[in-house]
Amino acid sequence: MQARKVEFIKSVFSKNDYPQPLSGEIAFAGRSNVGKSSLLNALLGIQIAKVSQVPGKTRAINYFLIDQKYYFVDLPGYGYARVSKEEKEKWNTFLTEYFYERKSLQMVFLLIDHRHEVQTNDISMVQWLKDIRVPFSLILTKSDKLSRSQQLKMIETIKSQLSFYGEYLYFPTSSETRDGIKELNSYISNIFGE
Ligand SMILES: Nc1nc2c(ncn2[C@@H]2O[C@H](COP(=O)(O)OP(=O)(O)OP(=O)(O)O)[C@@H](O)[C@H]2O)c(=O)[nH]1
Ligand SMILES: [Mg+2]
Repeated sequence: MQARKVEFIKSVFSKNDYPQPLSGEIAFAGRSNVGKSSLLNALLGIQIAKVSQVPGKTRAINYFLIDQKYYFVDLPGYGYARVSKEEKEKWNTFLTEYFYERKSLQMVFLLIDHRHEVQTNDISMVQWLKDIRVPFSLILTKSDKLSRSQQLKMIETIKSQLSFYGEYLYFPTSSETRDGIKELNSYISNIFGE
């Protein structure tokens, strides 16, 4: 996908507030700080989603409009330790509602840090997306922090950890060096039927 025009549409804080569905919608999910906003920016070639050193920054569902046809949706990160249990539950409910109710959602990109083994809450997410039949693909982030041989080793580890849940596509990426960004953009074009 080669985005021509990108606009921030809105931050959604409640399920009654989603923008009108368009012809395509992809959401970026994953642990807090995994690199969702950075990846979205790298794919679009513009610094539009807020990136921060402080985890737990993206607290709303943020909608970005591409070429007046498609949405990229930056979701709040999960698994951030330093928030109250109550707050966590609020976010979980909010995310759950989005996945259940947003019929125009075509694909979830589930981001996992390429450097680490899959965490329990990532596995819960995989299990859950599978159960409710939302299509998803796995995006490995921050690949630049690994050597080529470490990358290959970790992708195998991650794949084998998740193989129990089914076969999925894996895209190693780096928002820093742009490795894998072109490949992911081609995949997005396919999803959007371009
Ligand atoms: N080296 C490297 N750093 C990255 C990459 N992607 C993101 N980062 C860094 O990781 C940190 C978190 O990135 P964000 O894009 O804000 O992560 P997020 O998943 O949107 O975080 P929340 O909104 O808090 O859930 C920032 O300091 C980024 O600069 C990458 O590909 N390589
Ligand atoms: Mg973010």
